[in-house]
Amino acid sequence: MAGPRVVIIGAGVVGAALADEISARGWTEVTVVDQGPLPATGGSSSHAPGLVFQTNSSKTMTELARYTVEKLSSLDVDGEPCFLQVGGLEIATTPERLAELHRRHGWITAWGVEGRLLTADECVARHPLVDRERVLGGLLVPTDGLAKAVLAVEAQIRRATERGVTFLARHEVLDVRQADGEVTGVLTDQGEIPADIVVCCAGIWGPKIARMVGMNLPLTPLAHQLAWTGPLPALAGQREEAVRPILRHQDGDLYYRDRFDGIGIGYYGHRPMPVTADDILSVDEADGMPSVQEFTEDDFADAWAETRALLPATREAKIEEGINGLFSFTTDNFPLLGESSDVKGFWVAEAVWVTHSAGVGRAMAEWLVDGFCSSFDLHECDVNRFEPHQLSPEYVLTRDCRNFVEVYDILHPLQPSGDPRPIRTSPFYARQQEHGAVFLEAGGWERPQWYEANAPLVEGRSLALPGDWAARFWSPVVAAEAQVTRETVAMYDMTALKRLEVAGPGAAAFLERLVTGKVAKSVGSVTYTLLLDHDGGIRSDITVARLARDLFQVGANGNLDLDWFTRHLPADGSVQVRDITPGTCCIGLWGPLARKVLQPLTDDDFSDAGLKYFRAKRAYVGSVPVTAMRLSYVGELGWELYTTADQGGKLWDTLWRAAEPLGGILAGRGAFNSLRLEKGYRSFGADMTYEHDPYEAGVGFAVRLDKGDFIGKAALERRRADVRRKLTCLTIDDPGSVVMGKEPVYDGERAVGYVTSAAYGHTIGKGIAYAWLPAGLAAAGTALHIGYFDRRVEAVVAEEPLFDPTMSRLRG
Ligand code: FAD
Ligand code: THG
Repeated sequence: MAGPRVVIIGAGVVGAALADEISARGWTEVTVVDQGPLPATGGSSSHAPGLVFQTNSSKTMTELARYTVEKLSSLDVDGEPCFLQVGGLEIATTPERLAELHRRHGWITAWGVEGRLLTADECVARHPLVDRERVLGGLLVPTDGLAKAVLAVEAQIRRATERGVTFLARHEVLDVRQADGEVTGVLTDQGEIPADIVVCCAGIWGPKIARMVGMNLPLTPLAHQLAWTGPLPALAGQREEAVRPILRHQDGDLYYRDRFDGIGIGYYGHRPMPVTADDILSVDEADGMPSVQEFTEDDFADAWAETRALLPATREAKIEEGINGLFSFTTDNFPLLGESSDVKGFWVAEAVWVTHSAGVGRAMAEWLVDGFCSSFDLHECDVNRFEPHQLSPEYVLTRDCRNFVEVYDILHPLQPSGDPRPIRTSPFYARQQEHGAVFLEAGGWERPQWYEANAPLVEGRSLALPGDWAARFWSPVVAAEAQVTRETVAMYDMTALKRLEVAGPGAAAFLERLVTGKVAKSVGSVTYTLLLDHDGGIRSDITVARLARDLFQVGANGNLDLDWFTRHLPADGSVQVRDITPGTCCIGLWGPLARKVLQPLTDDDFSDAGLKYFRAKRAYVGSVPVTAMRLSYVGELGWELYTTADQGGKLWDTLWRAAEPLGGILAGRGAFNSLRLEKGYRSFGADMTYEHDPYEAGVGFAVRLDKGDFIGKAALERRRADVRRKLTCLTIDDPGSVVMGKEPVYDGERAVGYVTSAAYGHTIGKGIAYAWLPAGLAAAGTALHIGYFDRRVEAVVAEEPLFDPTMSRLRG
């Protein structure tokens, strides 16, 4: 009952939360070690001003924050509360920011946290220090507030201690011990502590600890300026620590909080100041403050000037203290959670803000104790999500510094993350450039969104034009490419689609254990199927092609699929899994004329009888050896044609020379996304994630409960009868009101769900938005509204798929 022996490294907000949550679940053979004193260890948690803003574009991050608010609100230390629920106010000083606040209000509403937009007067009423002349409006989230991080550490330490957890202050971990690929304990400066599981909650020191087991932890500690004023005459006599809401002024890269009769000022506008984990001093060397560097006043000059303009009362005050405090940034702004893929029993919970700390503690505890996390969908946070290049020190440093700079910027959902680019290019790259490709990034790959060379296609077509926000990273060419795909034929670069090879005498049985469908069928079969977690949640949707008795090719969604496969490999060596993506490439050739293009290029039979729908075979296209799979995410006749990277250019040229004279085109991801939504094909990560089961997501057809056992089967049998929410197809009549995803859906005035992905359907002539809704609202014809910036867009539930429900196109 006491569970395995666990050592948690680090007693900051994250380690303390985990110790509390894991002991609450009955694991009490737990030791928490920290190099510093307790509860103020000298780590980032000791210096955080503790602002908790729950608003986030990620549903998971908002939910982790919401749980943190709920939990810390219930904790105190000898009557002193761990959370001051003063509310959170974000203000706009530009029209663009005001629009952005509406978008952010949409997120928070979509994720089920209450928030409301305020007029300028209401902002000033809430926060009287703000200059009325500077603000245009604000977003108020009443449940936001201030976490007292050190108190939260202490409160959670006390709870865990009562359950039998041991806390060892002033124990520095010098090494993590392992044998046969499993952790066995940690070595501290005061001796060895044996362990079955080690969890690294070492904050900015994380990379140093991870390296002890050979793990590359992609985060960068960056300095961030925090200053405190002396007393403000305007606040004289304020005896409560905080009365005004925490305040964000993103246009100035600034945030503020009360501290009695002074205020705290946080600033992100200065130059990035990264440090390496090795350069951070230990507690003794640093005089107890290793996560703090000296305040560089010059870097703060603009912040102070802007503060005096926005909050005129500060003109009467002085900056009395300041720090350059260190905390972790990551390449995609998500935390790093999970178990090392190489060393069993070595786990990390890193790059976590105070804001998400209790949520992460709970998520990690569930994951460790149950083997999966049922409260939160963690696919964005999994430490094993990265592609190999995304672990390189140069990439990590560059991206992390960039994320520091952009932390409060208004970012469009399609906006590619700038430098370093390009990182990965397919063999088609130069040819795509010649055709004026406009590239966005996918898993590092440069992938055409549309081709400027197709501009003449726009002429003479009636094309729907989106509104301002949706018109960014968009062109009318996208609409034309979509239509032409359904009229003639188009070539799509599918190289970014992650491809795994599963090989060996045990491969068929191995896959059958992991997937919901039957994949050990005849050689040449292709199956659309799902990977589930043990609780029946969808981990991925994949295609599995049987290319030979002991050889399968898997079309996957990302590195987490590779990680999932690798973790489940049989110990006897009878199966090998390999990522063949970098060495191969893929062209999707789709459209009614696809066969006219391909058949003359080959002696192999590409008639309907020669290669049926959802079948694969090896063939030659001209001189190029390909693996051809007859399926199409855009819902048209055609094939995915795979070959090795060296043959890519030749394949491209061969196909293009044949396609162009027939009116064929090159088409990009913008068209692709519109076409797949017309066809109702789900995209993992956007439309469905770990928290959804196949029945509610509308992919129950990919589950065969009549086959042998597979991961998640037992849970599915329970979940099947209980579908309360549904991924639902909505259409929008007004082309200028096409939304983008993550917007709230309203039934009357009540927020009832959220949009997952959306696009205009250029061949069906309607806007399309997929949304999660209560099952009772999922019936066709139900009239609803989507919240889009400051507007409510009319939408109606539609029968799906919207395009070609009889599959006449695909099966032709
Ligand atoms: P830490 O608190 O750093 O804990 C890690 C622990 O690991 C430390 O106690 C350290 O001593 C221990 N450790 C490391 N190496 C070893 C070793 N070898 N042996 C033993 N022990 C070891 N977040 C918010 O949500 N809101 C804010 O307003 C906010 N403002 C911030 C302002 C500043 C100036 C700073 C610096 C950070 C701010 N943050 C804020 C971020 C937040 O403080 C951190 O993300 C969070 O505290 C990290 O918690 P942690 O437990 O992971 O790390
Ligand atoms: N191609 C390949 N693999 C993939 C994708 C792909 N793996 C990841 C992702 N994309 C998987 N998503 C889908 C979604 C739908 C279909 C294929 C891959 C699809 N579905 C048909 C349908 O629903 O009608 C057929 C289903 C069936 O017959 O079982 O085609 O793009 N290689």
